[in-house]
Amino acid sequence: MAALSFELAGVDSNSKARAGVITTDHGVIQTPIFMPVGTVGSVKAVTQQQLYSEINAQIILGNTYHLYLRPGVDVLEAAGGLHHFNGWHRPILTDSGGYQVFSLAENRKITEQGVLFQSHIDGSRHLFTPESVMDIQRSIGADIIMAFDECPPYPSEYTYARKSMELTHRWLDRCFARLAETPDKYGYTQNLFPIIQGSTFPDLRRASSEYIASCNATGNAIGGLSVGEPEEMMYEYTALCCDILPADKPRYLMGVGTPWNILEGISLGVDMFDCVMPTRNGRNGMLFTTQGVVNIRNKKWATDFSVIDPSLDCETSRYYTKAYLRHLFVANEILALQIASIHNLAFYLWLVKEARLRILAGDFDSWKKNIIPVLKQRL
Ligand code: PRF
Repeated sequence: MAALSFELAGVDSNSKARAGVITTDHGVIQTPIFMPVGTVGSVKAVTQQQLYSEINAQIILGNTYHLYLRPGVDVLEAAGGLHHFNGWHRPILTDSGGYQVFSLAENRKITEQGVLFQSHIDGSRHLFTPESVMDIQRSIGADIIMAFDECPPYPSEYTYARKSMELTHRWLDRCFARLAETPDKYGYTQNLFPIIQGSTFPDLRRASSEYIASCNATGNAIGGLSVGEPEEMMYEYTALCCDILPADKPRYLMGVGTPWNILEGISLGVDMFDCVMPTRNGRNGMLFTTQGVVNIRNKKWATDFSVIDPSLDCETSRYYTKAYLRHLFVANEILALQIASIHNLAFYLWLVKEARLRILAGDFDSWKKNIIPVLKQRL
């Protein structure tokens, strides 16, 4: 089948925002897009049916680190890949484990060869190399697979950040080489996206962006941001990277972010986003709505019988009241987690869909400036 392709459908005249269409062997993705995170092959508390019909997710994420540890590549291969295993037949992207191994695993040891680590589940020892991570992602079978990288912490020393970036670039060459040596397992094309690193040093970010751009991949990612640096710094480096990456390939800003981070990212030329925020914060009772942020556990919602968000095209958001959802949270009911997760994801998908319509209509920039203060309000 065919490699991923990207068509620009419109570019905003007052910002660098773009609307596009990504075509993969599992279907099309209209950009800008938000990708719900399904770490272990499941978007927490949400069924695949709900992802299709209520949220209208176009692509979801999985994590190599988690899927390798559980259920393991044998089960995934026996199933015929993750799409068949979890019943999600639209596009999937897998992160490489390059990030999770640094945030979750214990006793990590980084060498030129790869990363030795102990599982956060049972302490067992494993080695991830660029080659093994490509092989694992072949077995998982995502449409978009990520390069094996090192994401340095913020802040990092210049020398550490430079050595880390150079290692990430050498690992990238090995990822491309391994992918070229191994055939697609399931009859469709898997696309490798390289990842820019370089921490918060302009010359490193520029060098990494140029190296990644020169790989001529079907899409490119910006990593190493949203790791604790000030928001303005994240925007500054996102802009620097976007301006060097090719305009005719999708750009993916990894692990970002709040609704306003996403709108700012779009205005800088980013096309793809993922973040645990809508699901994780949703499970803690934080709701993102078109009117602002709601802490649904607050007593003030106890007798508010208005629905969660009537302006979303999502049955769950338009059906359940704030008072009822608050009651479910206070009573520790499982349904609370389901409703909050579905609603927050529907909101994030609404946000990027609306952004796309505004880009195509030509008023994205003014819409963005007006809506951000509304979305940030604490209700
Ligand atoms: N690298 C990878 N995954 C990531 C990141 C990264 O730098 C980030 C940084 N925000 C999130 N997820 N491989």
